[in-house]
Amino acid sequence: MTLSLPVSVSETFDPTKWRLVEGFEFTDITYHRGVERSSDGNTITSERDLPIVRIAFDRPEVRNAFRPETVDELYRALDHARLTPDVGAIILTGNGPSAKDGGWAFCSGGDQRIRGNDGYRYDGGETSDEHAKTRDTINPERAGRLHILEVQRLIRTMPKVVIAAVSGWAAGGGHSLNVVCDLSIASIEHGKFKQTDANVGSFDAGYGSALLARQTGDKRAREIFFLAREYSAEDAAAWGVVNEAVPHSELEEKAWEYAQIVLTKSPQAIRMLKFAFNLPDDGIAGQQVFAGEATRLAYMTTEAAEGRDAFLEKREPNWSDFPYYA
Ligand code: S0N
Repeated sequence: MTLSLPVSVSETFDPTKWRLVEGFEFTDITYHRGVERSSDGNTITSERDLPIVRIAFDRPEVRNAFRPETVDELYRALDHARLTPDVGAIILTGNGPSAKDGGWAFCSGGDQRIRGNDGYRYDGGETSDEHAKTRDTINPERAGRLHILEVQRLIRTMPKVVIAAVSGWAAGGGHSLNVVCDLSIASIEHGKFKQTDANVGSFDAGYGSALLARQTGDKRAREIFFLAREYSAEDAAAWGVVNEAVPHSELEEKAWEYAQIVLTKSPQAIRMLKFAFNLPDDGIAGQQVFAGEATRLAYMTTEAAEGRDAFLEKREPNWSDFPYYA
């Protein structure tokens, strides 16, 4: 079988590192699996999957704004990564640059062109140009959606590390998506931040603001939302909104490097730590997620197996082998 490199999807994308994940027909995002390839001269002879995926917004002409279809696709790809047992790290980024003007974006939030009075509207199908959806093409039969919040919860609760590679603008709901990722790296040249929600009458009153205040401190978070001023990748690093600002040409390599380091750690330790970090801010919902992992650990003990076996064998459980630890 002849193996080939995938089509390049972004100037920051290194096709030698990735293969397309099959089984999806995405229009608004791209989804790739990390691979290690061997070659025999000029021919690729083998390909081995690595435990990392790359998910990217792919609407550069509108600064990677999301419409309901984008959010559906993003949710599906993230959930697929969550359910794939040999994937431990996810890079979330934005493809670019825009063919129209060369601009770069991670994500500029909800697509304002298809915002109805009850949320963002699905496409009505009148145009085949996926990037040209306007208010005229929205589907009046379907209710508006605000389900980027479901994506935020998925990122927050998946037992895997999500790394934002902020390749350009992180604005509005795109700003909030960066906030909710576990780790973030931003491009020095193109990474720009602006919390525009209040400019357009929207407000992320959940993770997008509360977690931001955790990261930057309360006054700075209020400044970011209330003044909606642009700030740089370096500011974002200094304020704790990203971990590091790096040259644009090194952005994805750095995200890859972060992922590779995370992947050298114990998967169990990483997911317990992620949920421990989340727990104080997530209340009982956070406790539930942490407790789910604790239950999984407990199920792996012979003590828990004794409870199950006793029930199935219709006998009283015998706990005598299990100490009351102090
Ligand atoms: C990103 C900005 C600052 C970039 O400025 P720049 O580089 O000058 O580019 P532009 O010329 O402005 O843009 C290039 C083309 O892209 C289009 N475009 C950009 N952003 C959007 C967008 N969000 N929607 C639709 N189109 C967009 C421009 O129109 C332009 O197209 P052309 O060339 O055809 O004119 C700047 O673009 C900017 O400020 N963008 C808007 C940012 C914004 O306000 N986003 C929305 C904020 N609100 C949300 O995201 C919703 C929040 C949210 O998700 C949420 C929160 C809580 C509860 C629910 C929700 C929910 O809504 O789901």
